[in-house]
Amino acid sequence: MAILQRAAAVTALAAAGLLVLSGCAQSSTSSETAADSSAAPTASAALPSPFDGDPVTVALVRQSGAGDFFEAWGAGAAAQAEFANIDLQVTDARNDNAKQASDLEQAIAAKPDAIIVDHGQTDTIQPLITKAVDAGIPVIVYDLALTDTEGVITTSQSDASMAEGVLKQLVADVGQGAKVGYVSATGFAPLDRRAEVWDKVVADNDLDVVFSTGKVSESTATDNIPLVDAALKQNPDVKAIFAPYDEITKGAVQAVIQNNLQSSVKVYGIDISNADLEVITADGSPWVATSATDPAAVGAGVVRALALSLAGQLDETDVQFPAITITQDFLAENEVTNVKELRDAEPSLALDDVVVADWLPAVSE
Ligand code: SR1
Repeated sequence: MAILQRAAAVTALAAAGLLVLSGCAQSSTSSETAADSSAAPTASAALPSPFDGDPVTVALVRQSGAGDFFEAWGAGAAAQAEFANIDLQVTDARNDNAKQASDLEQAIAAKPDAIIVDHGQTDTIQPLITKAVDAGIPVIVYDLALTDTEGVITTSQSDASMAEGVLKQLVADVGQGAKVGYVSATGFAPLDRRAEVWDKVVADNDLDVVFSTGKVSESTATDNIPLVDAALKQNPDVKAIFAPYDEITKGAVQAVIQNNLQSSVKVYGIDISNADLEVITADGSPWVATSATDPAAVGAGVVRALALSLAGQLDETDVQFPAITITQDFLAENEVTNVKELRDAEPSLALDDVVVADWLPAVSE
């Protein structure tokens, strides 16, 4: 729908003699992800160079994990790419670091017009980023910690403010000095950034951290259940758990419920999806607050940042996508049960004023 709308707008301008149409992908049919006509944007200007000719080839080298976040992010990136006449060539290593390195090697060898790297481990990916930059290929990364950002555009959600928002709620709910648990993993850029905020909030509020556990895997939600279950059996008097990645949050929630502790233990997460909203809004759910972006809007935003940069229109080298903190009460008051309704209740989630141009409005799924 988004693609058709751009075509219609551009055609109207061309008919008025205002611009010359080029043979671009935006004249193709709608992508399967562009299902919501209410979210369809219109461009008020023609695509600039290098998007006004043959499709611009971009390799998207992903290291995605389990869960809806990554799926929605990819759908948003694909929809925005199609809108901008980008031929997005996607690989996904799915927790296999060696495969992601090999995918990136192959992408560099193919000499695309640009490369996007989504997640990954610093030690395996940094040398290849340097190789791509040295080869003159524009590179943009999302949620990847680099030791050398020279020539690279970095992007992320505003992880620090996400953690601050939901932890402010935690402290307001359970008070200073409360017994709390932490469920996360190290070595993942967004989780490490959220951990820094957690450490500060714990220190500033004398929180008593009675357990720290957690892992990221191909089955993150399932694999965290026994870890949190064991921690809760040792510490049934804990008052709150911070689990800052929705797959981990869901595992923590399940462990709380199977220990019948949902009336005394509150869970605070990060991220949102239809599946997460089902869990949060279930009767008596312990998941009481989460900080989140719309992952589809973020995937689209990363593609826009790259496109603006290739067009010479991006001023910054680091782009952070703002998030909001969502409480169970807010969802109930606004009768929100899915992401579409959440977008309607919180239009800022569309990120339609972040890295946009007259020729490049935000496209959402
Ligand atoms: C393993 S890292 C998981 C996080 O990355 C994404 O950016 C999501 O916010 C998720 O929490």
